[in-house]
Amino acid sequence: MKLGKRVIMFFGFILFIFSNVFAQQINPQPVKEQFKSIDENNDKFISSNELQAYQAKKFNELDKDKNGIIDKDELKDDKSKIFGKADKNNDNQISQKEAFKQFNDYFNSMDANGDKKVTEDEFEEYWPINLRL
Ligand SMILES: [Ca+2]
Ligand SMILES: [Ca+2]
Ligand SMILES: [Ca+2]
Repeated sequence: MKLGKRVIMFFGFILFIFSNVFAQQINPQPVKEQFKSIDENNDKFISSNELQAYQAKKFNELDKDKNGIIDKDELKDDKSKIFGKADKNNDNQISQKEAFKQFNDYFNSMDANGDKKVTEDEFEEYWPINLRL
């Protein structure tokens, strides 16, 4: 009986370690931190403008040669794959227009009740599942 308990505890421990590692892989940056970094004026809502400002910042980071386009090589550095879905015309490049449109879609999808504000709850529900930041 004692051994049985130990085995269960052992496996419980292993499971605990694995679930932690797994959680970190899916979500390296806590969602709350992410929310705060996007909510620039700290009013606990993400506005469409704030999300686009975030998009522009990320776009600039990825666009190494500053030609206003994220090409296939630059896109590899997008670990979060946040721009991955933006390439609607499938030319392996993300234009600023495509990026803008994609984040507009993100915003509308997150804004569940359509009040043009994204709360932390709405954000938490959508962002980690769909965007693995
Ligand atoms: Ca805000
Ligand atoms: Ca570029
Ligand atoms: Ca494209």
